[in-house]
Amino acid sequence: MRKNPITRRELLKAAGAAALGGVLLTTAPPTRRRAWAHEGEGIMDLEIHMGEMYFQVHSINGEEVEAEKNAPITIHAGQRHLIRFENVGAVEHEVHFGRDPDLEARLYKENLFGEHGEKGAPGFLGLHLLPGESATLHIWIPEDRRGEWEIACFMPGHYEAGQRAPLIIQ
Ligand SMILES: [Cu+2]
Repeated sequence: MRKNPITRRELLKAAGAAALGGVLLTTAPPTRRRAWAHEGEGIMDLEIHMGEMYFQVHSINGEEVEAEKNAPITIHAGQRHLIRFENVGAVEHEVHFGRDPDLEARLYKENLFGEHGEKGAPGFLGLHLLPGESATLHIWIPEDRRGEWEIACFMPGHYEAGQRAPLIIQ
């Protein structure tokens, strides 16, 4: 018995045929497209991959993009966002939102979701994802948060190894 009854070439052929048949119309698999549920509400739908040692925007509003690792990520004040983080790496990673890192406490001194520059929002510090895990945040950024922020991983050594990206709030 053949171990792989369907070769890669055959799979590609099948995908091509499906595309010609009008089956593959979206640029992302249906499970990754969330915007449909909120169409017309002006929600920005972002997918961000994380790995060793980076964050990388994978898609914006369902359209795949080719972004550099740890390149600045722009979101908008006064608008709702669905931001899906997926750990595509081999080890655990975190996502924190803020500025002015405290590398001893492994937190931002100013949390994007905190008030008046507090270290922590009321209870929310960040996401912690095992390899292969993902989580989607549904957030709204207050108008007074415009400016330059950052997302980073505070797992031991990760921030130091460069796992951080500017977060620009317009
Ligand atoms: Cu990390």
